[in-house]
Formats: sequence, structure tokens, C-alpha cells
Amino acid sequence: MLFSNFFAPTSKEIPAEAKIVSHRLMLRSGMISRTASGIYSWLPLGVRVLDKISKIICEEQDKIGANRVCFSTIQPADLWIESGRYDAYGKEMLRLKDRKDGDFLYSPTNEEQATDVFRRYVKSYRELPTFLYQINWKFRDEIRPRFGVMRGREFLMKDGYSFDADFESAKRTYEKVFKSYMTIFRRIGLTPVPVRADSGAIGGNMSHEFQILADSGESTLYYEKKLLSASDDELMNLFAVSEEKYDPASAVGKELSVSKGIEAGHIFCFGTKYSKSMNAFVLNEKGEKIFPEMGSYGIGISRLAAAVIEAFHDDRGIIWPEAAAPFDVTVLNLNTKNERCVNATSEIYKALSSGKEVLCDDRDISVGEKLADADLIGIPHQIIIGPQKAAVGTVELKNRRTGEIREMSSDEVIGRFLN
Ligand code: 5CA
Repeated sequence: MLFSNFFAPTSKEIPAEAKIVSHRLMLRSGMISRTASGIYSWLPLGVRVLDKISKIICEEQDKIGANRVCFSTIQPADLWIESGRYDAYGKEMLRLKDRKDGDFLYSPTNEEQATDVFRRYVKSYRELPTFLYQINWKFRDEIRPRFGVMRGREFLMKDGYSFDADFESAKRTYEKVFKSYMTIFRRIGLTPVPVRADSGAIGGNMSHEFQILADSGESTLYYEKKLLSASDDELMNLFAVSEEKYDPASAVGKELSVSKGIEAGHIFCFGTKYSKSMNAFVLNEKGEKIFPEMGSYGIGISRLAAAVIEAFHDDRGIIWPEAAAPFDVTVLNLNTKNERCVNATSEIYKALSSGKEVLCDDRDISVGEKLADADLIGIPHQIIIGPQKAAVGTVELKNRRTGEIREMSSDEVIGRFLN
């Protein structure tokens, strides 16, 4: 991608409305643009990050037998009247009328719809477990949307729904998702802390939140120190709760850490609440009706994009971990009028584009602006091509995170990324 063709409206100005660093950097790097309170449009850099995170999530969910679907975002009110949640959900639900005066809503979550799809097609215990997931936009009319996409009204979520024949099997599914979530957050480069949680309005009997450690987090966490180095099997049994659930008596004798966290994921095992209320059953081997044990599993993808920035930035901008970066590498031509620079840039850009996602800054702007934009946008590797080095046949490779700069030939730099 040539920057001269790319839509990334970067800005030096510090947006007054942005109180946390991820919100400021997302606006300044041109990842997002505000539409209304808690509602944002995602611009190319932002979309690329959402896609990167989504791809990791899909790979890991597919590995545990989950099937990707895409539910409609608009649902008929009838489904929620059936489950008994239509009135209970209150003002957070965006309610709509169609031209025939029918009642609809924009999905805040999709338990009802998943249960509805399940009951139409799944008839026998032999077809269980069934696991559906999607990546789709949600709307919740939050009272206090804040911190940009961190607590938005419209946001992107991965949400999964599982159906098992009995509690033991549902628990196994839950544990598989638990491990899959740990892998997802770690692959992105984050440190997840799974804490026991209430299931709130979703209703249920087992629930964990996945918190990403960050100073700007809205939750205060109390967890055993050894949790950060525990194996996935140990994790579920270690003490970790958020402030609201913290009871010092239950932590006696344990060495605790206290940190701020951002809730990036939330999983629930809630039994037959929806299968029973919505009459979603299958027949067992004796031909009797059984109501599947369900779970639901969410990851806030748009929130996660912000959480990554909270975890990885400095005073110049974002420092993307490779797994979530909008591009793998950026090539900066510091002098677009210098023939040697132009030639080296085009050689390197062409070669790298065969195997990497490359943003080539070919804009006719000052050297200072170009370097500042590269640090702001935060692509992990910068290949800097300036006239002095180009004259002796070399370029500079800068690591955005460490700031380390190495001088090398064009061939060497190409080899580093393609081998
Ligand atoms: N149905 C269940 C699981 S599929 C559910 O909706 N769970 S949730 O309410 O906890 O949401 C799942 C995840 O979505 C949260 O962990 C959080 O990361 C994200 N999320 C929730 N509300 C918002 C919001 N207002 N803005 C951004 N992300 C949000």
C-alpha cells in the first residue's frame, strides 16, 4: 500500500475529549472517527487491526470445533419476549419499529437467536455438542459511553454459543473455550488474567472474565501472584476476583497482587435458561426430550484494539505487537525527489510486498512529519531510506519498540523479512 493512496488522516493535535491514551492515539493515528457519542466509524488502519485480531480469534475458535455464522443484527422482539428478557433488558436495548409497526431490536447479544437457529435444525442428542460463533456489531445504549471504543454504544464482538447434552459435557466445552481464550490473548501479545465473575443479566452458574492488565483499566483485580505463571489447568482454580467480589477472608494465606484491568472477554455457562424458556430440545437415545446445557462466550474485539494500545505505547505513539499490527513493515522514503532513494524504495517495497503487508510512505512531506507519523502509527518495523545512506547503497532498519536502528544493504533488509 502506498501512503499517497492510503486514507490515514493523522493529526498532531491532542483531542480534548479523549481522556485515555488509547482513545487519543486511535484518533490521532486516524484509526477511528467519531460519529456520535459512543459510536465510531473505523478507518483503514483501524479496520486492519480489527481484521488481524478477528483472524486470530477465528483460527483458535475453529480449532475447538466452533462454527462461524453471521446472525442478522436486527432481531424480532418476539424472540426476546419468548426468553423473558425483552422487558428486563431495559433502556440499554435499541428498539426499532418497521414500516408495518412490527417490534424489532438491534442485537445487544444473541443468545435468543442462537437458540432459535439451534431448535430449527438440531433434533438429536447425536448432533451435540453444537457450537456457533460470529463476529458482529452490537449496540448497547450505555448510560455513560466513555474512553472511545473502550466503552462504546456500538462495538464489535465475537460471541459464541454452545449446546451440550449434559452438564459434564458443557463443562468440558467451557474449559476448552477458557483455554482457547488464553491462547487468543497471548497470541495478540497480551497478559490475560481470568477472574471469576458473576453472570449478571445473562444468568447462570459459572463465569469468568478475561482481564487485560493496564493502568487505565476500569476494574481493580485481586489475584494470586503465581497466577501470571500458572498453567491453563491450574488457572481456573487460583484465586482471582474483581474488587466487587473481593472478600479478604477468602484470600487468607494467599500472596495477592492488585492491578487494574480491562475486561476483554467474558464467558458463561448458564445451563438450560434459554433452551427451556424457548423450548429448544433434542431427543435422547430413549426418544425423550432433553434441554441442552448452554454457554455463551464473548470477546470485545473493538475494545481489545484499544486495550492493546493501552498495553503498548510510548509518548510518540502506538507500538503494535506484530500479531495485531495494521501492517508488518513500513518503508519510509525520506526524499521523494532523490533518484537513489526512489529506486531503493521501489525495489524494497516491491520485493517485500510479495510476502508481507507493507505501507510505503511515498508522500511528499517533511522528514520530521514522516518519521513522526511512522512512530505515531506504530508499525513494528520501519525501513528508513534517506539520501546519505542511499548514496552508499544502504538503508536503516528501525525497531519501533526498542528504537534500535541497524544499517544494512537493500538485499539484506529484504532477506530479513522474506526468509
Ligand atoms: N452474551 C455474552 C457473551 S457472548 C455477553 O454479551 N457478554 S458481555 O456482556 O460480557 O460482553 C462480552 C464482551 O464484549 C465484554 O467482555 C467486553 O469485552 C465487550 N463489551 C461489552 N460491552 C461493551 C461496550 N459497551 N463497549 C465495548 N466493548 C464491550
